[in-house]
Amino acid sequence: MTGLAARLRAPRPGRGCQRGLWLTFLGPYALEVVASAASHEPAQVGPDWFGIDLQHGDLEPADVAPLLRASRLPVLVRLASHDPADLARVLDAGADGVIVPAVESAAQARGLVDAAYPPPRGHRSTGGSRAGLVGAASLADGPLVLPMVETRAGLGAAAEILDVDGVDGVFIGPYDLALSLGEPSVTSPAVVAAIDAVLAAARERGRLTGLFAGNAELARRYDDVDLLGVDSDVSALRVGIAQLFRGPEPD
Ligand code: 3PY
Ligand code: MG
Repeated sequence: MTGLAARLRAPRPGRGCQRGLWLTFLGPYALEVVASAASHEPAQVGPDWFGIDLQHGDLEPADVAPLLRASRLPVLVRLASHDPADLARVLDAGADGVIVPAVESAAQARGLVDAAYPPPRGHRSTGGSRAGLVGAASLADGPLVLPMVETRAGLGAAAEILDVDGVDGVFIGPYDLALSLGEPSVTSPAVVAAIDAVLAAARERGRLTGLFAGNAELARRYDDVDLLGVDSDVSALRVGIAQLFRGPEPD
């Protein structure tokens, strides 16, 4: 852990939006390249955090620790499931927090908090781990627990999920949300209205707001959330390839 959780839990003014890059295939060396690219930009343009995606893409749980070793930025891990053992493993590896897909009830959210915290708050076991070795913030400081709202059922339960003690905020998945609502696009009015309603519920409760954008329009519209997943490593590569090989502009 890098202190991201403590920073985000501190009083809001002046903190601004933390903009992240979603990792679906990059390896440790690539994270060093990203850091180096950012440091060569006069304005230090680059991500504020990485989101390792274990649900989709090409990364495996065994990739998490090497990526954490190489990263100079905070790292959140999006899990593939609600499995408490998997959740504890990525926190033991030293991640700053977890983003958990398709949470649809307060009971499920309570299960995540239970898995993330040791007794007396939860049932997370303690043992030799990288987090302990590298002096990551103590278990008592607590990792970020961010349930995803990305289904119709999750939308209906957003308020009760956000009310769960130990839930830091919400991370919205617009693509699954659009699918679940039967909408053709993440920018459909019904999807945008649903996103706005969930963000408002989080803000009313003083909880963190997060969202994966994955396209320029959503990234622009929601540049005021606490944690914005701007886009993925795949998109970054596509954009770079297109720019490098586009060829000269016609006269
Ligand atoms: C979604 O939009 O469904 C996501 O899970 C974003 O990664
Ligand atoms: Mg999703």
